[in-house]
Amino acid sequence: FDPNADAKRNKIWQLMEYYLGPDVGSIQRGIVNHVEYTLAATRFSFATEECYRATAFSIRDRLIETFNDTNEFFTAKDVKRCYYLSLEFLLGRAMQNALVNLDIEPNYKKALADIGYNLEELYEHEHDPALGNGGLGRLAACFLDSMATLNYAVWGYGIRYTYGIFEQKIVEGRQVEHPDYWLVTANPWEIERPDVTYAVRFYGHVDTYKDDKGRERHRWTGGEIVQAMAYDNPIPGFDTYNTINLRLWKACPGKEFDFHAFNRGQFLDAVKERQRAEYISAVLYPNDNTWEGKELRLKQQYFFVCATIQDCLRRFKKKEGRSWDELPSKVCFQLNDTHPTIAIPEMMRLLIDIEGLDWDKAWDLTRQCFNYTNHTVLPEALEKWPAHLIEKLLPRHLLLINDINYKFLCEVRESWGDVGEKLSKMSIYQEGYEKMIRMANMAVIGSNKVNGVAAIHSELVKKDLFPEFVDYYKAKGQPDKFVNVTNGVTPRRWIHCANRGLSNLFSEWLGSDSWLKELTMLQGLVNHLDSTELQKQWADVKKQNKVKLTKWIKLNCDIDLDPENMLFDIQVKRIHEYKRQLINCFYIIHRYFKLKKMSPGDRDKQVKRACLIGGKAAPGYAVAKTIIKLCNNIGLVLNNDPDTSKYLKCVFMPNYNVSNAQTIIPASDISQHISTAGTEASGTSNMKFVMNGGLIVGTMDGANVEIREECGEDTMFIFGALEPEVAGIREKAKNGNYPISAELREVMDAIVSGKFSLGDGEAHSEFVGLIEKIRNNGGGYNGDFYILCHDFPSYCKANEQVDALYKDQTNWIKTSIKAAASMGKFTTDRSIKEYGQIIWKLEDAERPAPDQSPM
Ligand code: C3B
Repeated sequence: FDPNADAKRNKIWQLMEYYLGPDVGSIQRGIVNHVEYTLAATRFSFATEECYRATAFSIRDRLIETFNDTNEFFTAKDVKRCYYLSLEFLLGRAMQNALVNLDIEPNYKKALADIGYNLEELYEHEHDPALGNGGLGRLAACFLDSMATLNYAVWGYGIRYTYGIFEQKIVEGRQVEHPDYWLVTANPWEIERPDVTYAVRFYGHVDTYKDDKGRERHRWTGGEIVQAMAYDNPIPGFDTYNTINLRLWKACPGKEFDFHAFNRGQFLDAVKERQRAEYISAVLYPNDNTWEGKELRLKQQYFFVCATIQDCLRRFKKKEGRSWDELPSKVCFQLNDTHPTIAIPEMMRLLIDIEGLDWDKAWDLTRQCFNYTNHTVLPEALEKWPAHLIEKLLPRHLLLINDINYKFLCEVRESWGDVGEKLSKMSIYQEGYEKMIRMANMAVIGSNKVNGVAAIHSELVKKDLFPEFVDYYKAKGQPDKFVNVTNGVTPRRWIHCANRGLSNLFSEWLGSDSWLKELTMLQGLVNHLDSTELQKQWADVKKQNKVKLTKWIKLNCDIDLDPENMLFDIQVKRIHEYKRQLINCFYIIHRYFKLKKMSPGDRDKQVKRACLIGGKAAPGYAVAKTIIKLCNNIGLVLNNDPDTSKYLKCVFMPNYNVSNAQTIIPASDISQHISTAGTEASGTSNMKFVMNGGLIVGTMDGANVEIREECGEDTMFIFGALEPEVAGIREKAKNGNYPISAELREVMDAIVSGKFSLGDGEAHSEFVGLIEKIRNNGGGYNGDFYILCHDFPSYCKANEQVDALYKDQTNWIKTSIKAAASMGKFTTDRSIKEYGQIIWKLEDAERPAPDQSPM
């Protein structure tokens, strides 16, 4: 007890400026101080780059204030906390988002303009933090924004990769990967925490011993130790004083130094050995929707999970007088896909080996704390680790997994009788030549709730992935263990930051900007559907966005588009066979052939179209890379054909990422979400496009189904087989009963004839490979697994409907307004409320407005 504590505290309090002022003068002082003292640059002349960093630091100061106060508030209230565990967070740029959420963008703009800098230019200076591949990582980022906005006490946890997703360059039509060293210019947004570190062990062995009560205990020793060091990334909520945290771990060498090596004169070797530790958090695995069974990936998973659970339990235990029984009412975890599932046995290890709980108690607590989100039913994405690899890397966890599985299977047998076949499907182990650990089964067994990410997907999760579990838990009185939470996107980034013109239009017509927190309010726009003034403003906003994208494409691809007269048709997402960029290519070629056959007079009556495609291919995914090459070659042929290039262009946009998505998405007239029914779990860009006034060409898959429900079938161009039909079509195809339309045959023949190979022999044989695989349906081999041939005719029809509606501009605009206005459901605020209420059982923990008067 320190009798002078209060006096000290008061003294410190008086030394601090209370809160940094939001006025122009305080902002300018902050920026200039950072130029001088943080960057050590001269404040009388500094470059835009320096201004960007100083401005970022000055914003960070403000973030830190709300961040610290929010943390204190959560601790004082002892609120239940949730931790969102994810190997990926695809945040995108931070500056504009922070200014918008802190509600100080206008003053920053003024403050900078007054000293000769342009805020928008500074935005462009930020290197995208790209610690994710695609939808899964971007969803986690949108979720963080909503968690903070809804005043939930949630923190994200992940890895601070030194290299994010590679930068894609296109060289001679092919993808070339460049490392994304995003930390080159330092990262002014993060807070380094050298004092927050945890030891993480790999390899070694397990001893058993008897404790003083005679109980058998396990001790994991030996092997190697790395340290996890925390980096905090404050996440401000919108229209609230709450700021939450994304804590990312960097791998550092273990603390104890190898003095023996030092004494033996092997000093440099010892240092090299320690550098290997940093390798663990060096690079993000660049796969989307496919799993790669590399030891380093498993190390990454365990590394971040081990540090995270230690950190969370330490926070839980900090309050005096805690009992472990309180854990499920104070702590829960959300597993973002199976990637962090090793957290389940890790929690068991910490509770049993370190905290001394007995097995049953530990398992009871663990099962109540964890929840699992499934993001895909594609078999190639379902993680399975060889048991021997787990045994080598994490020997204690293998024992725990054995116990978990054994006890679970006993439970099943007990309540269900001996159910052979079913039992083997529910086991964590997949028996065979190489015994495998099915992470999804472990996630289900160790979780309280399991959810899919769109209505159709959540049904497939139950029907195709876990039917035995569904039956079992139903019989056990847990019929609602499997639930659906449809994805969303944050309107703060995807409308207000990405499309300020549209955001202003919404606020003007709705009378306030409250729609940014209550997105269903957009529906109010439907009352004005017939207003020609609204229609005109709507068209103007779209036009401006198309002009902006046209400039971007000129700069990055050196291709000229006509934003006044062309319909912009966009497909941007990771390149994957199931997403069917190839059927898009086929249609573009078909459209080209149709134009070629027309008289100039007839051509003039056609809707002019710019087909824009973008997305990265996993570096090891050869077919996806061939598809990129094909897109580029189609572009070369079409864009240089004087007969048609005015009417049809094709562009492959390089290096699709969050920041250029913010330019691309607002410029679409239509966008393509055309996966084979049943393969795309949800999709989230579909939501972004419609909110920004674009219409969807799509299949009845993922969230398209629900978007159609909300917006009306007249607002979408739907085609293709329905999910329940797909298996039958594949079966028929196998039996050789699989017609290919004349139009598609013409396209395929042209590709095979070399029309798009442009004399490149290697490309040609790859293209022929693509086509032959699809055509080769006889003899029990189904080459067209994604049923492109089946869906092609209806895809063409959908595209004809697009043209017909586009010719009637008034109707087109009204349809686009109606669709955008009906998107209220697809904000992540709605998704996160559902997680909060149904899965996490969290209370609103809104920090009260700070007292602005200095004491
Ligand atoms: C993706 C799915 O492919 C998308 O349909 C879905 O919208 C998002 O997740 C978010 O739920 N996904 C991904 O990006 N990476 C995976 N490994 C699995 C799914």
